[in-house]
Amino acid sequence: MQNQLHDRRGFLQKSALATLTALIGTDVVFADKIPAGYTPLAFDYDPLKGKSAEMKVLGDKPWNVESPIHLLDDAVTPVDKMFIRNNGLIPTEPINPKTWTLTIKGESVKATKTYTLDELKKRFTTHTYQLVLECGGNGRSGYEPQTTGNPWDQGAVSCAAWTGVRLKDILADVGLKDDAVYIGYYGKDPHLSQDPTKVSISRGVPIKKALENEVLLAWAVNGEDIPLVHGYPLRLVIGGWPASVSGKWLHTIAVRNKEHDGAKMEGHSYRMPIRPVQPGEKIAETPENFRIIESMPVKSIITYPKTGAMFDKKKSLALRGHAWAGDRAVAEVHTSIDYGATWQKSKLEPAKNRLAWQQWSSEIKFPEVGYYEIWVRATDSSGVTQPMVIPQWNPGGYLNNACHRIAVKAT
Ligand SMILES: Nc1nc2c(c(=O)[nH]1)N[C@H]1C(S)=C(S)[C@@H](COP(=O)(O)O)O[C@H]1N2
Ligand SMILES: [Mo]
Repeated sequence: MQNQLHDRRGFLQKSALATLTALIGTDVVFADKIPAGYTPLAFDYDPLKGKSAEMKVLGDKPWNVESPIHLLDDAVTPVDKMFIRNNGLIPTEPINPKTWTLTIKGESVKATKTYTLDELKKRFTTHTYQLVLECGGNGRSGYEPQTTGNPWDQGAVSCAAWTGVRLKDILADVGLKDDAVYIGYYGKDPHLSQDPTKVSISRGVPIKKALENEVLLAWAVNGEDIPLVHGYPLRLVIGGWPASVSGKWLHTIAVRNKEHDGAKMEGHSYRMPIRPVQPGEKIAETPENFRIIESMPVKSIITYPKTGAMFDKKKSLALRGHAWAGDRAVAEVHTSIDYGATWQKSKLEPAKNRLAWQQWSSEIKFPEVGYYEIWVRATDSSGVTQPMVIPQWNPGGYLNNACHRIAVKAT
């Protein structure tokens, strides 16, 4: 652990002790006996602690962990099954929720304003929304040739219930100028190099998206404090767009009079080529060639059964899963057991709130004993349907929304 925990004489800082107490949820007995230079074991933060043992670790520098699809069966994703995507390091500096502040600044605020977490909680109305957070690179491993970036399978997605205040209420309290066009966030996570002048990620959204009702400054997920790895003690949560816009460990929001120019807003980061490119082709990373990804595309997953399952042919099989469509709603979900030759319409539940995923279910009858593949395909409210094959290759390996498939055996 870091030396910021200790004061110049090597003793544990008061603030570090406060964090430790908050982390472990009880007093540190004999705190006065902790020797100089000693780091209590509880500070060795393990982001996998409390996570399902089935989570798939893609890397630990930075931590990137995905959920196998069958783990995502719950309508509201439990924290132990939520994927982790970090661009930098998990903050190691002591976090004290009592002294944590959020500053709203930038060219387009009337005046800079700072709020404590307590003020946010007390002065503004609290809202809870179930919001889909899906990494823009979810499904990247499906592209050929492979691009740089995490080779996610299809499990870099979650839909948990986030609680906080609306960003729009805070921005109204701050007061915006007429020229506000974009917001950008800043989080406390150190850059991988630990160079304090470098920022690992600082993204944002156009002001129109930022002012939607569902955009939250959240301090809780599924009714509990946000786990450290998911952004404790405060996080921006913006459903329906690449989850990279949902800034963790949030301490500052800039309201910009131009497109936000923070880290990972440039080059081909979270951008799609405007014109189709050949697989593997290199094109100049200029704004003329790339557009920023906004709403995520329509998508669906089969969360039950798990791929590889075996079934009695005489019984019908109850399938289920989720479907979502970025800023849009899902209109229809279909499944196929004959490689897309014919499709059967599924039952589809309405979303709990805008930008939440929707539950679908279906009963399947197998005509005979043998091996089958089950495909699922969702259609959004504008009539856009998922492709059955991998979409057009792109340099960042983003937005693979090809149909999810599982294999089953009827015996
Ligand atoms: N401060 C900060 N916020 C961040 C990131 C980060 O590295 N640092 N990663 C982003 C990306 S790319 C994704 S996909 C989501 C992942 O959120 P999760 O780890 O809570 O699932 O957080 C976003 N917010
Ligand atoms: Mo991401």
